[in-house]
Amino acid sequence: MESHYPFALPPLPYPYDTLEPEIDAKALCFHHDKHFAAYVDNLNKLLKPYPAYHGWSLEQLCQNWVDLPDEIRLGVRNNAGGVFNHDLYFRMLRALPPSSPQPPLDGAIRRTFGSVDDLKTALKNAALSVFGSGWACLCTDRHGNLSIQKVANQDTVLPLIPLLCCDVWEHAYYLQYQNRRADYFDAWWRLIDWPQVSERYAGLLQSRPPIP
Ligand code: MN3
Repeated sequence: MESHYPFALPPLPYPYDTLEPEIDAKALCFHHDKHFAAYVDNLNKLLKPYPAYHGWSLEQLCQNWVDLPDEIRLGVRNNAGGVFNHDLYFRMLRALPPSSPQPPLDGAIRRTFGSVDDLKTALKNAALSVFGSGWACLCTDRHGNLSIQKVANQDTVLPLIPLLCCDVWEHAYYLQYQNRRADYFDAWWRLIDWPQVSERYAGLLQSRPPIP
C-alpha cells in the first residue's frame, strides 16, 4: 500500500481463478475490484479537500480518525479501515495445496492455543459470532503475544498487529456460499498462505523495539 494519500488499489496478487473452488473467480472479482476498490476511492474522495491529512499514513488514519474534522471522521474511519483490512485479507491467501505455520509462529500458536486445530476452532468461533458485518483476526502485540480479536464493520485491530484476518461481511461470501458463513470460513482457512503469515510474524518480532 502507498503510505499516504492518494491511495491506490493494490492489484490482486494472483489471477482471479487461483483460489477456486474455495473462492470462485466471480466472487473474488467482485470482492476485490468492486468492494475493495470502493473503499480506496471513497477514502481518496474524503481526503481530497483536506491537504492537512495527505501526509497521514493509512495506519494513522485508522487509529487517529477521532482527530479528524467532524464531516469526514466517520467516513475515514470506515473507509481507511476497509482499505487496511482488505489489503491484508487478499495478501494472506494463496492457491492450494494447504500449508502450515512455520517457526517461530508455529511455536507461538502451540503455546497460545494448544495446536493449529485449536487455533482454527477459536478463530472459527470468533468468525461465526461476529454479529452482522466485521472481521475475525489473528493478531500479535509488539512482543509476539498472539490473540484472536473480533471487530465490527471496518474497524481495525490496531494498535495490535493483524497477522491474518477473515472477512465475514456478507459481500465476502454471499455470492458463493449464501448464508453458510461456516462453510466459507472452512474454505478460507484452506487458502491461508501460512509461509507468508509466518514471515510477517517473524519480521515483526525482529523489528520490535527493545522491552524497557
Ligand atoms: Mn470485504
